[in-house]
Amino acid sequence: MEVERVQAIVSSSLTKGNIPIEFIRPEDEQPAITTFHGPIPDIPVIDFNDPDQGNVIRCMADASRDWGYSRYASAYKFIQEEKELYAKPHGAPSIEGYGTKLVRDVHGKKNWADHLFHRIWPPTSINYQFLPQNPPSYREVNEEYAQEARKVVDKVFKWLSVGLGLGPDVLKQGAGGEEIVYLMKINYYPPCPRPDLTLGLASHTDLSAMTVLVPNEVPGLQVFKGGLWIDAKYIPGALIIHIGDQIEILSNGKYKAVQHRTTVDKEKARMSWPIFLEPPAEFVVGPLDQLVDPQEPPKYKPKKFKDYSYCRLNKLPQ
Ligand SMILES: O=C(O)CCC(=O)C(=O)O
Ligand SMILES: [Fe+2]
Repeated sequence: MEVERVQAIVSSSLTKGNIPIEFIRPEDEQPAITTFHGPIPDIPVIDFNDPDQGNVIRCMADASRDWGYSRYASAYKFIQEEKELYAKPHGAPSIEGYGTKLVRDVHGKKNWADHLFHRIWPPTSINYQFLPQNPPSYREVNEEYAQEARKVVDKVFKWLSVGLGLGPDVLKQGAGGEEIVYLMKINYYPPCPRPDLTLGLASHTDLSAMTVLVPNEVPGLQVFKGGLWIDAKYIPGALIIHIGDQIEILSNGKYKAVQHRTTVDKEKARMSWPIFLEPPAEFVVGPLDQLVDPQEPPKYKPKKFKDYSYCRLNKLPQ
């Protein structure tokens, strides 16, 4: 089946200065109308190298309770034909491969974005068919990136666990321990003639336990906080960490999965590289025993991650 990529739509609609109707969001989603422009509290930025570990844990736990989101101070250009070599096979059960979200949302609208998914860790989970062969260093760079990401992720899990009053390993073990899958996504948001009317990605929380994201310098990420859509300013060299659904579940709602969306730019392509840290498919995630008692009954049902994902992706109740 021939799929129309957003990148290809761009070349036809840019000149006319308009976009196809299926990309025009209802007014209550349009960024020009719904982005908050007043004075806002700064999104928490946490210094990874702070020698005061207690302070890091406090800041991280506060950010995860209040925002579900924090940042840590501490591209390749493919031609279209080449991207199609890694296209997600039609009807394939896995999410991996190059693609464009085919399912429209409840309003029948589409996202202004194309993406490529491929796993980068653990090594046994990697499907090399979805890893671009070009540039030739891609595989090696990804291996190195996965190693570095694991160091960051282990620290963040530890701090978040201690922030809940638990032992340092409890949260990571609850999300799958050493079996946690690192799923890399590369988002490509082409320039858009009407960024006021459309969204790169509509409002969502990530299915993952946690997401570690690097954006390019084009701003676009927005976080929903206190009923307002707030721009996350670009900070060079900062990693963005999202709390995903699985940590919200494990913490029995103490940490909140961050509601976020992306806007697009009129002139520049935006890109982002999130890594979704996901429990293995068969792994059951539920509120941690230590956080549940008669005063705090479980707020979520324990569920295999694959069943949770299936319900979310098919908009079924959990
Ligand atoms: O592009 C971004 O900054 C966010 C991407 C994102 O939310 C996602 O891919 O789930
Ligand atoms: Fe996301």
